[in-house]
Amino acid sequence: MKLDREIIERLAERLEGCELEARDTTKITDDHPDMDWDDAYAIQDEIKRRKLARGARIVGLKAGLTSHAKMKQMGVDTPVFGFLADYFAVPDGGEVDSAKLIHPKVEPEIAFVTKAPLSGPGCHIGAVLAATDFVIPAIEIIDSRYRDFKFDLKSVVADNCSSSRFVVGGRMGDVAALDLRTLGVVLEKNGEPVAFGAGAAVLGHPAAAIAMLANMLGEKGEEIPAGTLILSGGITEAVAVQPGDAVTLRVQDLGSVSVRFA
Ligand code: 0L1
Ligand code: MG
Repeated sequence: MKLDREIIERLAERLEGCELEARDTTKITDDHPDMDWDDAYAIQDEIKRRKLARGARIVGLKAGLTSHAKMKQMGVDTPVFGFLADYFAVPDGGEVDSAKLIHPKVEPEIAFVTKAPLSGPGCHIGAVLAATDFVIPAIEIIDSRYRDFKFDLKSVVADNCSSSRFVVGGRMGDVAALDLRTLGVVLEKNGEPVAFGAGAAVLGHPAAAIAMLANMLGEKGEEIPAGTLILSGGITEAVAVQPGDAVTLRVQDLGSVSVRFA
């Protein structure tokens, strides 16, 4: 690690303050160009610790930048991982208060819920599918705290991978009865289709993103516990939304999930 504890705490306070007050900031690597991956995840962990200390619960995990469309959109080449706090959850058909967000975008995703722990190294798609209770459609609402969504990978990891809100809904799917690679998704904004894709856009198979997360946690001696909700990453590019927009995600065989922006 390159940063000392005091700087990590200060950066976590700065980024979480931006999240809670809906204001943007410059990327933290501008001030700390030598920070490393451990520093980036340590800042994210400190943001998590601050939320837990205020009584929030962690209700899930997320993989981000897992599709070529997203990597190309953001000009990066590696997936990243973050956490989901309880107040990020929005009910299906519910409303997001846009005043609490900076410049939100929506992503069509497949969420996994585990029924057995998953650990790495060596976690693979087969292990993920065997440990999956069900999959369910999800809209992730991301909201980078960085000005104009301009960042590098370490800055975005520190910022909890732009996590902001998420909605799950539609039908629970049994992975034994679905081919997640060819599962089609259509994202609609205000009734118009705006993005299309299939599960294979996520690392060839959405379960590969979950395996990658288990392997990364394994390096830190951690695992994905049974009963964890995990967003596997945007299947298409993220789509910007404004107050007044209504978004629906339709997933083949799994129904639809919707959210509105007030
Ligand atoms: O969920 C995501 O793919 C977001 C990862 C962070 C990068 C971004 O804000 O697009
Ligand atoms: Mg995402």
